[in-house]
Amino acid sequence: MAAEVRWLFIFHVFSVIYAVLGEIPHRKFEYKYSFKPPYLAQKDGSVPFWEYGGNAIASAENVRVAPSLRSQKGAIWVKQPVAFDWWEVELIFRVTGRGRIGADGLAFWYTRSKGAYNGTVFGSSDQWNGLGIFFDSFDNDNKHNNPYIMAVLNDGTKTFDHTNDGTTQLSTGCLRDFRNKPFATRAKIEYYQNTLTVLFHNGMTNNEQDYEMCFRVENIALPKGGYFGVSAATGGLADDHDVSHFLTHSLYPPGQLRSEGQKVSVEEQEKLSQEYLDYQKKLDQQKEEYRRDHPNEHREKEEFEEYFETDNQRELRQIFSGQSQMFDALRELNRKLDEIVGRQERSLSLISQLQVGGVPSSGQPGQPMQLIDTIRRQEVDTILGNQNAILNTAREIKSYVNEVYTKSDTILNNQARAPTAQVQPMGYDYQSLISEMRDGLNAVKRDVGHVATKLNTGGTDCPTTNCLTTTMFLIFVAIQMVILLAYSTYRDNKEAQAKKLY
Ligand SMILES: [Ca+2]
Ligand SMILES: [Ca+2]
Repeated sequence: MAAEVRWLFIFHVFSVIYAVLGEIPHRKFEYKYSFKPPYLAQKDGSVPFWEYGGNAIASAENVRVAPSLRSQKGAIWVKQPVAFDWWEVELIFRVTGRGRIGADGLAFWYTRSKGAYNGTVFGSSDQWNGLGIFFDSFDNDNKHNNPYIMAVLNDGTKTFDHTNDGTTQLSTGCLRDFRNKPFATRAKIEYYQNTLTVLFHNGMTNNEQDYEMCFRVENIALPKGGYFGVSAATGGLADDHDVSHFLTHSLYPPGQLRSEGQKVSVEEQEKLSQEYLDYQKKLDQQKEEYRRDHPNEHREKEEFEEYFETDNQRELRQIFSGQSQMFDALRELNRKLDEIVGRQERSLSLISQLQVGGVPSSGQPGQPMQLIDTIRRQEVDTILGNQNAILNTAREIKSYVNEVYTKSDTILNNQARAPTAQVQPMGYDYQSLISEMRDGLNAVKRDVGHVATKLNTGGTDCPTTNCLTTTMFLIFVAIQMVILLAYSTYRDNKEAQAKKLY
């Protein structure tokens, strides 16, 4: 980047920073209103600038405001009244218990006078005058809205509405779980120019910066010269309530002097600024003289300046290089995305061509790849269906052929059994008729034989009137035979004529 552009960039960044800084208050750490490890408590158990009581226990690492035993109450209050108007308190604490539900909770106080060490509101006094910020673990009103963080203001007359979890009195609040977190939970309570802001760190990370807004309330008037305090209580259920850090900063609007001790007289200030201006002038003069005397070294000097950079320059350079890397990565991603989109479009067009079914002409120079219309599923299915139909038909034909074969076989057999070459459908009847006739004749012969033997023996006389003579009988038989033969011949002729008609 060209040096001019860089300086312009730096100038803009600084203007923005100054504009923002104009709104940010000056902060000063107030050790007399704070405690933190190590050596939080001294050997005798006392915490410097603080007093604790009730069931609270202080160790070198933290203050156990209420231990995880039933019906415990404890509190820790600062000794001196707060000597500044606006402040910010960072509270680092842990509420831990073995139960899925815990009780009762922890309270941060800023009140006109110190509260009790075993009071009824989270371990301290009811009817307080000032601000109470409650970390309420237990859901008294059974609205499934706990753990809850809330701000409750009191003018010293109202009694805390425990049964409704204070919902009738709270100024504002936010639903945040602060129990049993992997890291300590944190709350940043800022009271600056009558605006109360509570930020909360949910303890899921160890990063100090992971604060999120819980609530902000404007037009809050707290009594001046109050006291800071922390209290906690357990009930039927119990949690450990440990506070490791109570870090207080006093806040001053920009331009407002911090305290009497740091005040500098107007004359002194003018004198100092004049000295500074003189020094600056002298330095510039010397620089100019040096450049005049050593014109060749001018460039080297610039390079020297280029080589050594201030913290701000370095930071800006790092930001800029990080951004350029991000930009490069984005550009690369964009390029790849374009490539992918292009490929996808090409594939889509090929697919659509295939669906049309044609093999595109391969002679085109833009399309080196020759497309072949391959067989598709639908076609394969059709072919298989056709094959099955053919197979079935073939089976049917085979069965027909077999049937025909067996039939012809039986016909041939019948023909072989028949005496003549001509197959007569009535042949069997004809033969049976003849055999019947033969049988009949034999029976007649036998009867005649019987009669003859009887006649020869002369056992009985022939009946006188109607006795049949042998000659008469034989003539009768002969006539019968002739009629039968004539009928048989006639019938044969008739059938032969009928056959010719076919
Ligand atoms: Ca409650
Ligand atoms: Ca509730």
